[in-house]
Amino acid sequence: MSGSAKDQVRADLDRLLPLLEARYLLPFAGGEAAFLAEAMAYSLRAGGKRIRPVLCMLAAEAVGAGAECALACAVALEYIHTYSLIHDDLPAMDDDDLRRGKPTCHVAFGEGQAILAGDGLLTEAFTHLAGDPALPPSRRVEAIRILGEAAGWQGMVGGQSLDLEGEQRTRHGQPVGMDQLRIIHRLKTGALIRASLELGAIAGNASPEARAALRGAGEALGLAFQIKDDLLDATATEVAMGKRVGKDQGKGKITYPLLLGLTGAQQALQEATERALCLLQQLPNPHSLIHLATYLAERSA
Ligand code: GRG
Repeated sequence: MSGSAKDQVRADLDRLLPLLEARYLLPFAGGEAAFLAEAMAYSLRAGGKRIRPVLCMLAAEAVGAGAECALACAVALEYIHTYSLIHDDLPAMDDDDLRRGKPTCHVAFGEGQAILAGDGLLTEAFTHLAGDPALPPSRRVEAIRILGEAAGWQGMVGGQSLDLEGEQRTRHGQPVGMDQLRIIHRLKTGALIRASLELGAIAGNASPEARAALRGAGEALGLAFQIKDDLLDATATEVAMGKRVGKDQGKGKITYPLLLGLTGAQQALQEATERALCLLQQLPNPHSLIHLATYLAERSA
């Protein structure tokens, strides 16, 4: 990636993240369940790359709208993503003690409160989006539907369930193959990334063609994101990632690098990224989104 493309990604993040952070602070003040609000805010503010909200805002810009119209969608995406990380880290799931460079929510607040913090963020996502005055009601309802589908049993939650099943089968000597792995990735990680771009299209009032291009690009980027995450789990350091690494291998988890080798996985990552870039080029103003998609394939954390 050229220096100027990197500068462009940095400039976009410097421009968009403050908009987002200003919104995050609002909903958790003044509630009665103060300890729960603290747990929710703890995980949300622990850091994180904010990839999904930034993809959403850049998708709105790519179809010629301003990033502000996609802010509520962007916030909702980050709430849902953060809830999924809190629940994924629980002892009953991945049992992790480090996330975004800090103790995980259940380590800091206890398991019960962490479950509730995830529940609180999940529901707040929809409350926040439903009350967004920037979007006309019909587009708001459509955004809520797309988000619910992507986050729920036919999307991320379903993917997590298949992943747990797959781990169990692997332990019993029946490891998942490439077809099943593709389905798990498409649902567990891909669905919310695809929704990030599609929500940007809805917020930006995109034409049906532009929305289809963004949905397709989101599908490809979601796959690329997970392959990259698998590669980083196999090669990056804990300090760089802010979470435990090498866990996939330790748990005998089936991943792209395990099935294809590091070189094969790298090639699959490149192919998925190129598919996304091809679709993004059909949009009226895709440059920032193209730079971010390229950066995601090359990132080191
Ligand atoms: C528990 C319902 C439920 C779902 C969990 C997303 C997920 C499903 C689990 C996370 C486990 C994981 C490591 C998935 C791989 C890809 C991924 C989503 C990584 C984390 O996302 P980043 O890198 O995290 O965007 P930050 O912290 O930067 O926001």
